[in-house]
Amino acid sequence: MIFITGDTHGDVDYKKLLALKEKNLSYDDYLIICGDAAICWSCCNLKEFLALYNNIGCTILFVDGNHENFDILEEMPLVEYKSAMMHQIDTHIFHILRGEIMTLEGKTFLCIGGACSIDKMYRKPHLSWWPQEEISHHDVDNAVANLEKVNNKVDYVITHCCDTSTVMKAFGFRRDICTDQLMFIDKLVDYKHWFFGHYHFDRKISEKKTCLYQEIINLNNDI
Ligand SMILES: [Mn+2]
Repeated sequence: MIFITGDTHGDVDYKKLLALKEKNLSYDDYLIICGDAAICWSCCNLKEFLALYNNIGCTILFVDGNHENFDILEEMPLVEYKSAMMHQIDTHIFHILRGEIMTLEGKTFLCIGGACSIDKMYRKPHLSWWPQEEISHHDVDNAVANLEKVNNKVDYVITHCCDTSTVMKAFGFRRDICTDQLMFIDKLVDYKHWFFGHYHFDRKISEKKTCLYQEIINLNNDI
């Protein structure tokens, strides 16, 4: 089974995942977190957070959000897993690199993490804010190159923030460099559904876009 949820923020919004633990899942079941997993947040509590997430009993895959310690993430071993490049955080915990397309149970997922922090002026670089959060042209180029191999068609899109047109029309929030960088998706990609996190609410925006936070979607049943 494949589950998808929004931000978990280390131990802060972790409790919702206990509902999955009760399902007696195996490592052939997958939980996708749409950014701000923050499992890698500080060297001091990395072990503790790994134990928490390992306790769920399924394979965990996440795109990065804006609240991740990118300095720790970048030190993790690079592996190819499920046809995508990932950082392997633990035996069954993976960070999916931006622009990669992973395949789970025959379904393809375009994955692009990253988002701009609106409160970065109050945060300390490399302690509570990381410049690597910003989605770069390189990330978009990697997505475009990988999409070309699949004729620009995937089953699902997984991101942390969403594109500028959604953020402005659906939410009335301000655009930024990261939301601008995601504008290519609706122009280029043929997809069934796009899931994202970041905004801290659960809302189906349209037939094709869903913002997730506390909700855990079962992809096999709910979509
Ligand atoms: Mn968040």
